[in-house]
Amino acid sequence: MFEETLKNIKDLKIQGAENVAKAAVNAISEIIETSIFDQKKIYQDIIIARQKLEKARATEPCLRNAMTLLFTDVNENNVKEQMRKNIEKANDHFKTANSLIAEFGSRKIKEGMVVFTHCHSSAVMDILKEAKLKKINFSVKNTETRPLFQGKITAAELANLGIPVEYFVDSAGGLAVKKSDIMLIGADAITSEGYVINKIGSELFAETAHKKEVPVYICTDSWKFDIDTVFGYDEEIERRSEEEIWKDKPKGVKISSYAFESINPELITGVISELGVYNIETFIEEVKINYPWLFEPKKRKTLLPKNL
Ligand code: RUB
Repeated sequence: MFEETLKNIKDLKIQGAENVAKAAVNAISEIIETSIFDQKKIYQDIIIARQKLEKARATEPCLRNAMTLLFTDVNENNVKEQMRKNIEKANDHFKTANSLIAEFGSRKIKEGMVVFTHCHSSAVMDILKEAKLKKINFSVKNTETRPLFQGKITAAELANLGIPVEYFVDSAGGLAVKKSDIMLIGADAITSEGYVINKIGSELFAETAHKKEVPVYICTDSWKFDIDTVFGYDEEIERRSEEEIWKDKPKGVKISSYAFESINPELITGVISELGVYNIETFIEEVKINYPWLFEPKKRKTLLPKNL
């Protein structure tokens, strides 16, 4: 089961940063609940499992932050008991965050609006579902999201919910943005300097939105904040295999295989998270206030120079 989840994350059978983080928490829980070994061995196994999960996809601070919480106060003598408590905390967080984001975000959707979205974000989907439940009439324009077509998942889910949706190829995304009233996208990572990292194409569409005065909202669990960036590390941008883009490419063709890109903070109107709706600077301040464990001395120590 653990190896299967790991593979599903790597192969994007489980996709979207929040789903990836939740699956990683479940994978650790599975080891705790099914292992027949003693606490010492379980402790060693989950440390290795954590390393594998954190390496599965590069641009996933939500997963890494969830692991920080899971491993808080866990040692080889208390692993089962403490880990169960921490897993419960993480799952509670996801549940509460999902419903708060849906509620806050749905308040931004007004009667008759056209919403633009790109890729497939569970946070955006939760918001749209909530707006539909509130009986607001709105429609969505979305982009296919090459090379793996996550836009098809978005369009199919929306159609299934009875929300009118118009599907655009990526290169027609500018057209879609211009005809929209609001842009809602998810996030994979948020840096200490306010850059948001999301699926390739996101900045391009945000630029058009900004030019046309279409507000751009990032819909996200605030655990996407990457603490490492406070200490000068760059957020690594995942690169996928070239074959995902062009199987049997001709010799001599180089392929850019970045999965994500960084969105300039100047293009972002606000961040809709479980902490509320804020501009990006205030959002980061709120993360610091609400999740001090992310900044705790032990965690900082691993990020500071060794001689300090
Ligand atoms: C998915 C993607 C999503 C974010 C946010 O990329 O870029 O917009 O992960 O999703 P991929 P969520 O399909 O490569 O994982 O709101 O579900 O966390």
